[in-house]
Amino acid sequence: MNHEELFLKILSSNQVSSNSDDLENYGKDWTKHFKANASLVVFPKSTEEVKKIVDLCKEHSIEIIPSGGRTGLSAGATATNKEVIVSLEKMNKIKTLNPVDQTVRCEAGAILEDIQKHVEEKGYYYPVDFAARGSCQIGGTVATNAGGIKVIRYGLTRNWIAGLTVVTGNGEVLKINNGLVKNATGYDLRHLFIGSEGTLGIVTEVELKLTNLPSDLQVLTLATDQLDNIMKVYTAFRDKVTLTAFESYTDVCLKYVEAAGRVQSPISEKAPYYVLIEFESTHGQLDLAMSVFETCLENEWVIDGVISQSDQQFKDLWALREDITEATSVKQPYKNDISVNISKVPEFLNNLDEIVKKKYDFEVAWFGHIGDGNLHVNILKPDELSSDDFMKKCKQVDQEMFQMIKDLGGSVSAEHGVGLVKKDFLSYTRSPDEIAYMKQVKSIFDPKGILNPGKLL
Ligand code: 2HG
Ligand code: ZN
Repeated sequence: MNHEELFLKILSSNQVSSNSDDLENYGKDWTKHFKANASLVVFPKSTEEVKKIVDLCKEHSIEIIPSGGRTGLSAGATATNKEVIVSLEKMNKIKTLNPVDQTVRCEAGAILEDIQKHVEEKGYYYPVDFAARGSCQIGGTVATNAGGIKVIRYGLTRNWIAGLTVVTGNGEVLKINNGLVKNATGYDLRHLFIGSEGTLGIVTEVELKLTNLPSDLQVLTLATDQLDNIMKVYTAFRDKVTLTAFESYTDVCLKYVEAAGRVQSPISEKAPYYVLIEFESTHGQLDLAMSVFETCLENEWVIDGVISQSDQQFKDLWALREDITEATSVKQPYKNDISVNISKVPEFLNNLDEIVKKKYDFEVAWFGHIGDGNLHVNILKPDELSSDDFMKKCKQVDQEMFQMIKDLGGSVSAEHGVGLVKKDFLSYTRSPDEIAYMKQVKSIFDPKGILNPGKLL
């Protein structure tokens, strides 16, 4: 009996697809360097159906790729080896919002932006946010412990998970923590599943914590001509103003965003580096921010700046940062997503320059969440270089860059995850003992090794 016939015994025909477009489409995420090679896509509609799927896969040793919005950049949801893809997209209900507990319960396939809008209509706020908000699914954000643009103020996805329903690789359904704020009854299994990249269980339902809506957000974009000044600007603002975001990008990023034509920078002074600072402008914060801006100008840490004057300009200033991924995609970027301690960012960037620009002469678009030490290093492919040669050279860059990150005590993946892309480099961030424990944890929850095989470990 082939896979399709097997699954048709437990699911209806519109929940099982072997259509070649579906296999291609669901077989990969936004990571471009891997070919999709799936055997089937199945679309469960409930936790019970996910359990039935896992039981069946366990019985027949069929490998599973749990699949959300497929916006990942580490090939964490890519099917390369005839696996069955379990897409959560039909489980997209936003269920109960509990205003007293300040929580909302959602199925794993609910789109992040739909959840954000739903809770905002009721006066609440789910603060984990990033550019892929319109396509990514909440279950995927749990599996990757998604970070994004507001981490400096609100933390990672991990901070916002009040409860989880998970089907383990063993086929058990675990309902973990039930939305409790306090629960001192031993190991908190939530945190094992958050960030486990679908290797321990399939998240089917999530209870999210919510908070109050921020008031009158303002964006300030500043231009600076020296790397070291970015950290001075950061410290000056962080010490006086409650920041909701502190992002950075370079002139290279801006060049591609402006060339894409959707938005132009209002800053007339050209500079190698830009920072985007977001904060709530109420309770005297706007005045404080303006006085810090003055200090930055007086000290020549910044050479120019603009504050959003309207909703549209607020959106445009954000678009200059958030459009970078799409705008640079024309140069087939080789992506990295690293973190170091915030104080070590300049050292990292200076070393990076030595490696990537001086030694390999590549154009680099780096940008990201500099206020939490996470930078996205995108090496852009020179037109004259073949994709294969480019990849080979980038792999050499990886070795040198990751060694440098290891020496700085940083991480080879800050928020995009390990997946297939960073797997060979896990030991640059995790010790042999840690990796050995991680493998043991995997074998407890997924003894047959059917869940997202080959990813992470
Ligand atoms: C962002 O911060 C995303 O915009 C994507 O994490 C980063 O494209 C990238 O490298
Ligand atoms: Zn990011």
